[in-house]
Amino acid sequence: MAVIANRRSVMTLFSNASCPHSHRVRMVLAEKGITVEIVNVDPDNLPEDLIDLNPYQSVPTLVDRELVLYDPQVITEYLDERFPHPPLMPVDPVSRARSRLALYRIQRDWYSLLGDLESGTEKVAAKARKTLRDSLASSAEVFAARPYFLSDDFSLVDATIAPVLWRLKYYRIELPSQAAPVMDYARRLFERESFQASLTEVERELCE
Ligand SMILES: N[C@@H](CCC(=O)N[C@@H](CS)C(=O)NCC(=O)O)C(=O)O
Repeated sequence: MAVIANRRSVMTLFSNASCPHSHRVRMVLAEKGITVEIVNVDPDNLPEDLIDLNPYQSVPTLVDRELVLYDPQVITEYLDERFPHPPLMPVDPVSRARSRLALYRIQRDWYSLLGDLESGTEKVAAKARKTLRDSLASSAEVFAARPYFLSDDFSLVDATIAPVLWRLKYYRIELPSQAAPVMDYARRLFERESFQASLTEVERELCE
């Protein structure tokens, strides 16, 4: 296993072109200007390397010499520590804990719905659509308070929210007018150079 990982001198990300979890990692890589080889993975035809390296055979998977990481949370925190500029987590322990809690909630409340939105029956998808729309709308005040999530600076939390907001049209979710601050926030994220750089062709087309 180490032999395979070691063969690559440049950091490698196994990613899928439409996967929101991969998108989250691609955005962090772009934000930090990290040189990386992106291997686009077809879920029906996984590369041998990925099968050998990751027991869950999931994307995103990051290979940095002998280190193999999976799970987007683990990967993005590693990238932030390995490439500290610009920092994407606050410094003080209370703010860091708040950011981690926000990441946990985004994962639990929003990312958990994406499978149903993608491939659930119409009834299941409709329920997930309503849950996500209502949850985003009820968070409007939080998005209105600061330019970025709980912060004046872009952070790992924003990189995690961005792929979900980018896919709203594709998921056929239209936010109510009281959620205007959420869409203003989304526009701020989408305008970032790093966000534009993180998009695959497939993702660009998702929102056209
Ligand atoms: N919790 C997952 C999140 C990523 C995820 O669900 N990725 C999807 C593609 S968008 C995947 O690889 N699914 C195949 C699998 O998990 O076996 C992880 O461990 O990384």
